[in-house]
Amino acid sequence: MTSLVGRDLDTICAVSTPPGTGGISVIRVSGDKSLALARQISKFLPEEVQSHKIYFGLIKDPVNSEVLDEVLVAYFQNGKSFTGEEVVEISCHGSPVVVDAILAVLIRLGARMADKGEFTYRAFMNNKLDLVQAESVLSLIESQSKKAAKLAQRHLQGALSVQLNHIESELLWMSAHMEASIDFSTEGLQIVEVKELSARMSTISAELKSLISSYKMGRLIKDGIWSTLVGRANVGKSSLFNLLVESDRAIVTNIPGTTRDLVTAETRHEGNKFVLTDTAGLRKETIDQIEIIGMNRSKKAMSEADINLFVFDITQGLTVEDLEILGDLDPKETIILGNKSDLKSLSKEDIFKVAQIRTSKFFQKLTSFDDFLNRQVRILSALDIKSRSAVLDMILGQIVGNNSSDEVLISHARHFEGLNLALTHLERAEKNLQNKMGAEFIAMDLKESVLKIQQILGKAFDDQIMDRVFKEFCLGK
Ligand SMILES: Nc1nc2c(ncn2[C@@H]2O[C@H](COP(=O)(O)OP(=O)(O)OP(=O)(O)O)[C@@H](O)[C@H]2O)c(=O)[nH]1
Ligand SMILES: [Mg+2]
Repeated sequence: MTSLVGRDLDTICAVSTPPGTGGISVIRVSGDKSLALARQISKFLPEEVQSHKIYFGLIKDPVNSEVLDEVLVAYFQNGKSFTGEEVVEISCHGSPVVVDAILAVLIRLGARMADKGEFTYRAFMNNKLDLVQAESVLSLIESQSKKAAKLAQRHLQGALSVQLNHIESELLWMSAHMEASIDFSTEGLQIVEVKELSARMSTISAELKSLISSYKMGRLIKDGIWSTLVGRANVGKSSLFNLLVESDRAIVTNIPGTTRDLVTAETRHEGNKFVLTDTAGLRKETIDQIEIIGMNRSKKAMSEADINLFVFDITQGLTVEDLEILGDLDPKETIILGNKSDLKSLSKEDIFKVAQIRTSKFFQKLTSFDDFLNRQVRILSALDIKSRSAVLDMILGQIVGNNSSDEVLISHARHFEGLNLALTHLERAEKNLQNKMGAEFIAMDLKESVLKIQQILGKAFDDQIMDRVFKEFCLGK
């Protein structure tokens, strides 16, 4: 780990609460001049200031003794703060005018405005957090659902870091063994050693694969599940959309072709975030230019969704056109909703027993028709409030399945890319070991693999990676 130099030695300050007015705002000051600066404006601080204690009094401009605000000042001694440095936090009244006045005085006295994410960056540089944990601070701040917050919390506490550190130490062990035998050929390695090496390699590549495959799930928890309502015109997509997002967002009429553009809204259910998109109904007979553009957007949204909710009207049954639209969908990512059940009483078995349906393109892709019918098809009515949780539960069932929430999941693209590269190198090392290639080739790949893991954790310092991580943060974090 490099030590702090240059700008990193400045005492920095920024408001850490959201901008704008509020009950209170917290100004954070970090660096070795924090307490000295605070003393100049908070004459009420005692001679012996204690760490983690709060002091109450008036903050004054030292030049003219003008009262800036009545505040609480908390002091955190070097080594015992979030950043690892001496920190002072000033809780003042939540007015931008008060906050700006206090910051201006602090800056006049020698502090510098903190850059985006600089407090977290310092926590990282002072070994308070590894890079994965620093990223979890951001994820936690930005989390928009209970599940996302829980995942970020677990990563912040180190669940993912522990596993990555274990992978790193295994890779280092392998790498050291290969380095040691470079002067001999792999044939020089004893059979026992080759056996143990290859067993440990395959255990670690399995661990890497499992982390990599958790990315989709982690991303869905972090960013929300993207679901698109698709189907023919007038089947009730917008009605269902409004029901799901609990608001009259999309226009509903009995005229086919009502929805022209994509309408997107978010909703939450069972601690999960959903991003839903209503689309223009697909129909062939239209010559309306606007509707045609809308239909193209529908198709694009359909191809980008995590789950498509295909809607049809049960009073008309599954028509040839319905089957045609379905043909372009992937059954693993599709839920079929037979809408308007209040108008007609029909079981799904009755609707789906038709031979023409079973032999159509979409249903031909299924491994088990009955299983699909059971889990991914529902007959409902957009007029029934209970349909909301029924549909959202189906989406969750399809996406989350039996995934236990205690599993370590990755949710950052940076981790996903790094782990994939680590795996590629490890697999090549594994293959070369089996093919009795020279130890130096194997060692080289193992070293690369280690490096990728170290870059994820921030152990291998890389300016580009730091920039990529910390530029995502906002001021004051
Ligand atoms: N009875 C009944 N009518 C419904 C139901 N869902 C939708 N409708 C009616 O069906 C008509 C079409 O509904 P929309 O929600 O606009 O249908 P859409 O699929 O979005 O239509 P387009 O935007 O044209 O593609 C409206 O008159 C709705 O009131 C339902 O479950 N039961
Ligand atoms: Mg519509």
